[in-house]
Amino acid sequence: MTSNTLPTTDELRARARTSLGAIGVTVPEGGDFHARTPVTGEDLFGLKASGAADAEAAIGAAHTAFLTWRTTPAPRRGELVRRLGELLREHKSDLADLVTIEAGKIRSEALGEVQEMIDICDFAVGLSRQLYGRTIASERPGHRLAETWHPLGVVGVVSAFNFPAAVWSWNTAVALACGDTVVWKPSELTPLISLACDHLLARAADDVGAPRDVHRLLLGDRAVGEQLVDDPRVALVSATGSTRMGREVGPRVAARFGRSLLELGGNNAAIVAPSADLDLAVQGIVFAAAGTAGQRCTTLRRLIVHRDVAEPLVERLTSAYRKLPIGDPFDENTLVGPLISTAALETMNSALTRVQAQGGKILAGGNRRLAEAAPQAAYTEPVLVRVDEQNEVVREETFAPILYVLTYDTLEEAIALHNDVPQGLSSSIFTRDQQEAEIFLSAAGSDCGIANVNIGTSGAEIGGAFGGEKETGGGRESGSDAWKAYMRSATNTINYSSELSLAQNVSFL
Ligand code: UN1
Repeated sequence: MTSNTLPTTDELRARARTSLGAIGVTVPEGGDFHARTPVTGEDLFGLKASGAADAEAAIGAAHTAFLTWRTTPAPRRGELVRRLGELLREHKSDLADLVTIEAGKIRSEALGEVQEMIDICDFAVGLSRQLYGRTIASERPGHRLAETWHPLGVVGVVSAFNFPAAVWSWNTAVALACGDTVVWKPSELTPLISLACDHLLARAADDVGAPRDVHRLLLGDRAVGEQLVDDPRVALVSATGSTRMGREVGPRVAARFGRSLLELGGNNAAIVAPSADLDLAVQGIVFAAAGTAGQRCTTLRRLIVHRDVAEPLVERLTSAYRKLPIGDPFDENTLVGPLISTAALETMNSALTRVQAQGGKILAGGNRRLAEAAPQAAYTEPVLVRVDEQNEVVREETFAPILYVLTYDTLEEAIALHNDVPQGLSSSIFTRDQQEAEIFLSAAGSDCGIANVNIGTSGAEIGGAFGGEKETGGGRESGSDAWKAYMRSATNTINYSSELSLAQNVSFL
């Protein structure tokens, strides 16, 4: 199914202007930087890019703001985040419009992205009263040993196109509550939603009397990102993107002893065991694999199915894939919007060509859609591919809706296949066998940062820590105690006796 009509670029431009206007942003005129939409694949506005001098000034301003922000009581810092959350609620629909226009997400997922932002603000407001350190029993009489958490500094946030606003909010809401300030370099593909977020935060700062420079936005290219990576005033670089990007960022930040928090590629798999509820599994699999047109870090890319249920499962999936409505992401019936660019479509097609050359068989999907209506856009049917082995194409992350189907005989074999990829973000098992589920979640099971049972790999709630192992980078963002990456701890020994006693019974003088 395809909805054959798409909005025109003029209509999208007008809609973007309306949403930005409602939020209070006037589109800055310029020409060296373009906002575009994957809905038609065409340019929307010429903008002005930030250059090296802007980045230098932004880092300096954020650093100066940090010096006062760090001593503002944490619950008062939380008030800024609460106000931001209120503004996000008020502009939920406008922000979702911008997410759809720039990232191509269907309406319900775009609204979900904004909801994720609202949720993390609520979380961070609570966190602003819960930045707990521990008191530790001292080995010495008349001594107290304690741990104190302090703000870290300027956080450089580098974000990707696919969660253009939510990933910023995970970092920013938590960083601000922790007493840090933020300089944000969003994806070059999503400047409008970035302008909107930055503006709402500036409004929130004005409303609560916080310094505006707690947050600065840089609409620039790679060079601006590199400045954040190399500047010693940027205490933490939190970067979301490809493993290739992380391989550059990690060592460069480490070389100056800065901290990095990396959220890189995933190659997420689900195991479908013989006892699985197949109706539930099909729904979970199709959302995780075809949702967001396969462009989440948590997208399901590999399905490891027990041989006994492979045939009925593949049959159901094939029929579900054939019915997926693809097209205009603003159309309420659409489930699969465009890929971000024709370059992404080429990467997808090249992976399909290579996997077929290695014996992979396409079971459903793979045709381009709407090429006549929008030659510069990239609409495609999500693809199901049967493979006999986990070859090098399957082991790569292709950021597109391709689901590779493998079969297994024993759970041990399934877990081995599952873990035998370089990435380690998200994973799941569909089973009604508790023992199998527990083995999958155990130390000898999934090696990912996220491991689920009877739910797909994508769509995590903000309350848990988000991130993964191996080439995914090891970072944790969002909920749980991920906040600790945004603060530094100090261990304090306080002697309230009148004698000096040395640890480990050392005697001196
Ligand atoms: C990402 O794709 O970078 O768990 C983030 C999920 C979303 C976040 C994905 N909450 O799929």
